[in-house]
Amino acid sequence: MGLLEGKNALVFGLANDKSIAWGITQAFHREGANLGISYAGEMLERRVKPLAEKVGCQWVEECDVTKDDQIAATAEKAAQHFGKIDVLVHSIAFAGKDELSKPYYQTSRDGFKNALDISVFSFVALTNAFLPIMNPGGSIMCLTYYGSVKVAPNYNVMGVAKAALESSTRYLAFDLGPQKIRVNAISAGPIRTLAAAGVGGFRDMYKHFADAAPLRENVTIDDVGNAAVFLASDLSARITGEVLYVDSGFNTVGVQISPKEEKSE
Ligand code: NAD
Ligand code: 0WE
Repeated sequence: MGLLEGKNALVFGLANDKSIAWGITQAFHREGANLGISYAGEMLERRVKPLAEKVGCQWVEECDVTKDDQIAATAEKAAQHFGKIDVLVHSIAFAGKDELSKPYYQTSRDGFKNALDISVFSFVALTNAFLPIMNPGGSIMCLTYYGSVKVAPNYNVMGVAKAALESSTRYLAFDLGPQKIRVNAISAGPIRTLAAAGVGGFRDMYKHFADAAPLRENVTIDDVGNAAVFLASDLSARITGEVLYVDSGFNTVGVQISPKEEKSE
């Protein structure tokens, strides 16, 4: 029997088969969840629909999270189709190219607003919109990155956004605790997804990560999917407001030495 048997789970942020949302969706499907998928723009429909079919997902809805009316309409459609839901996954982030290449102090007001609107406020707004149809014992989660606590070159306003997202996770967990709804974040190591493509220096960072992390391996979307199953399931019943690192232990290492020096030691 699957860990998510009988649970209705909505996943926001599926773009393609490289998406972390896809790793989560597949893992949820494997564990017997009844799935709903939401994606950002018309342009993604062509890619998302065939993926939804693979996991027998009947509910596929477009939702631009910068639009209040679209969030409300999506919650309405979910209520009609599912009645109640048990799991909500937010796997969405965006910052403009300029904000991820120029020095952080050159972040524009609009660039800052846009990055925090899409990457942080949307998590609060989705929680608010779907709360009326969440079952007690439900689980809400988002995806974050270590650039929230330490500087990751070029991550810039996204690091600030992830810090706000992790803090939002704690405040939401406090608000929803009495209703027995849990809110957590998964902090994933770097993964080659659409959002990582075209990021200057990603290749080197990706390589360095596997050299420096205790487990000496990069993280996959399946690894994140399995952690998401845990947070979605009743196995994590008393865990809320947490940031769960799925990063081969990278964040625990304070002083790094080059692989060469390490061998000669
Ligand atoms: P991805 O590009 O596959 O997913 C990002 C999603 O955000 C896309 O589906 C995109 O359509 C969606 N999105 C952007 N603007 C939107 C809007 N206005 N409305 C609705 N959706 C919108 O990339 P990913 O790496 O799978 O990213 C998913 C999450 O994981 C993000 O929160 C990201 O910050 C986080 N994360 C990624 C990594 C990594 O290295 N790839 C590591 C840690 C955390
Ligand atoms: O959270 C992310 C991805 C965030 C992201 C990436 C892009 C690139 C394309 C948000 N918005 C955009 N906008 C674009 O136009 N990650 C954790 C992956 C990532 O992104 C980085 C990283 C890492 C790691 C950006 C700079 C430095 C490191």
